[in-house]
Amino acid sequence: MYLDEKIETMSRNELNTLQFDRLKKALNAASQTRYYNKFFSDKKIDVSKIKTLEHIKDLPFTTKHDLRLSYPDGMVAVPASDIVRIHASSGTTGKSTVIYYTQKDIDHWANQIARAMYATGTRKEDVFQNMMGYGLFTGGLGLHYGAEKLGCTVIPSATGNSLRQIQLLQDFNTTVIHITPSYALHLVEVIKENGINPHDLSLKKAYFGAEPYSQATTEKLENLWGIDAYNSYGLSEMNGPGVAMDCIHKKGMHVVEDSYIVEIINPNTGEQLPDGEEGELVITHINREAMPIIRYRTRDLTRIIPEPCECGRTHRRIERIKGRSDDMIIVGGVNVFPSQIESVLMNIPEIGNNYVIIIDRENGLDRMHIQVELYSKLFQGDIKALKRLNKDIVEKLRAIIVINPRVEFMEPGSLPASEGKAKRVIDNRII
Ligand code: DLL
Repeated sequence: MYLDEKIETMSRNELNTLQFDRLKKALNAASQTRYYNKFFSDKKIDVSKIKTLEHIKDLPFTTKHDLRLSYPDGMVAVPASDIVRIHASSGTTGKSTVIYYTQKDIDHWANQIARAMYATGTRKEDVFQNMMGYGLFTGGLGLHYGAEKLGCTVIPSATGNSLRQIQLLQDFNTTVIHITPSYALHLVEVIKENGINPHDLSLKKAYFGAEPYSQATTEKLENLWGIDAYNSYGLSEMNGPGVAMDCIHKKGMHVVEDSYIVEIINPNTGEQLPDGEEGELVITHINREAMPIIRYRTRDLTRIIPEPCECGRTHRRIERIKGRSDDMIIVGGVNVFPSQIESVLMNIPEIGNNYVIIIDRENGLDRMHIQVELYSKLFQGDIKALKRLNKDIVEKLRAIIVINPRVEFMEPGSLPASEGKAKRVIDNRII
């Protein structure tokens, strides 16, 4: 049931002791780096004053901006010769952020992923097709090493080239895939277009991650593919995937608490919030030699689920990510999260697998326009029925997001398909 029972089921007290011990080591290592050395002294932080785990809240946050300022190696805590790998975040604006790993860091990362995959029932007999980008992005190599550690047969198929993906799925009887939810929505359509019933494949489960998606999308994907879907969360700054993953019960993602200290804060004030309350996730990496990162503001919004999980693992869970605090769109003064829109759309059976939200400013007023693909058979339906459906969707959206969007129906396959992280929001306003 557990790959590492001792670690996965240790008592809260033992876990706290382990975390504190590792936090001290991470702080000492961080203090030796060029960036944190100056950062802590500018902020008059004396790390020796951190005497309990709770004192973590007295430490300053590290942000993406700090990572950029420390580019390329200001936060590296080991000699350059000990580095065996780097990854980098996609970084759409400014410099990308670079993450360094020693061999021990890579081994820890692989172990934590192997543990998480095992917790969902994946075993050495499984054939694992990894449809995530390989290269500087962490999604590919991250799960790759974890799955090899478990002894699975790994197919490093990477993203795109859907016909070849399908051939691999069929010829090697793939049982487990790792894929972004947006690419999974697209690929399942290509499978059907090629006359294959996805339910006839050998697939049993999928790990979905790397981008926000709703519970409604999970259910839709489970039905379309005929599989069990497991949520997988991570970010490059904290190694990549494997920070938190669903277990077999799929009721929240267990954080690997022997490697990460998680906190939830009020994103506006920075104040720590109690377990159970929703806010921004802050993570400290306490198990990485090459690059300790202290109180990293992820911008991801979630909450800690304090209740114990049926699986017996003591590491606390986080809820599905609701969105990013910087993803929130303000339309005509109203705060809207793309995830709210997605939840509504994916619960409507007539809606297909792709959509895009476009924001414009017309005569000084903000307008939201949502293009949604419909299933093709509906395009043969009568105009009146389509109008009714459109009105119905607008009403359902208005009930949730308070504003009145314009909804435009599109033919299936007409919107740009995603092979990695989808771009769902196009904001044309010049602010
Ligand atoms: O996306 C690492 C990853 C790869 C995670 C594969 C899971 C699977 P970054 O490119 O640095 O790293 O992007 C990290 O993606 O802060 C979240 O906003 C978002 N994200 C990742 N996983 C999830 C998820 C990888 N399961 C950023 N649900 C994070 C919601 C997610 N958002």
